[in-house]
Amino acid sequence: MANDFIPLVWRHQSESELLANAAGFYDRMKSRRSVREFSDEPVPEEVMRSIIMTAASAPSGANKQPWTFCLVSDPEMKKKIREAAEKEEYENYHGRMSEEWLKDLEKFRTDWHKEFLTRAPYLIVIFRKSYDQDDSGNKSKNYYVSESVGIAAGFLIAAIHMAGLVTLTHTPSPMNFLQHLLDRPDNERPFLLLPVGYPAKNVAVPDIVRKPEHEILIKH
Ligand code: IYR
Repeated sequence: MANDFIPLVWRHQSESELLANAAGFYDRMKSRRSVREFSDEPVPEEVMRSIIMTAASAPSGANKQPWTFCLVSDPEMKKKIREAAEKEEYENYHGRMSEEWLKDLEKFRTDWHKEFLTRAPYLIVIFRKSYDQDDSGNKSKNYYVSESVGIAAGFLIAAIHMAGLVTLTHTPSPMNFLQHLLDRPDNERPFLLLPVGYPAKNVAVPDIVRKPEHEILIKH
């Protein structure tokens, strides 16, 4: 069945407006940093819901929107997630990661301890839906699922930053424990885990630099 088409909501802006918009957004976005130490100060759930709805506005293959966002605030659930993540991460840092990998991570001072998983007021777990399944068990295909969910994750991280909060794209590995703990169906697989909240007081972040334009932009 074909969809109807509706007019695009869009306003033509002058070159100077474009320049100011683009530069202004870049200026806001370039101050975003991944933060590993959180305050336990509460955040209104309404803020989290807006952030998640922004993520869910991302484009996706055939508009299948192949994602689910679990918003975790229950201290007991956060504790279970932390325990399971730390168990896997302990193994990662003690043998599963290569010497080269561990060396690459030195400057971030990460280790298997994941205190942020219990301290941040919220955890968002993004699930990717490799296929859809309705209540009667009928399966239907999704397309470009990793691309779609990756884009939604980018929107989510930008929304968190623009709201005035901080996050970390945490990648406990393997993370199938999240599917079981959060009781998600078999067509959903965990994609990313993001603690969200205010940063801890006086938190410091690694002194890293972003690649300059000439290294990342190639014009033809
Ligand atoms: N998943 C581990 C290790 C880790 C991997 C990368 I790539 C990082 O940029 C940071 C950490 C962890 O979360 O500690």
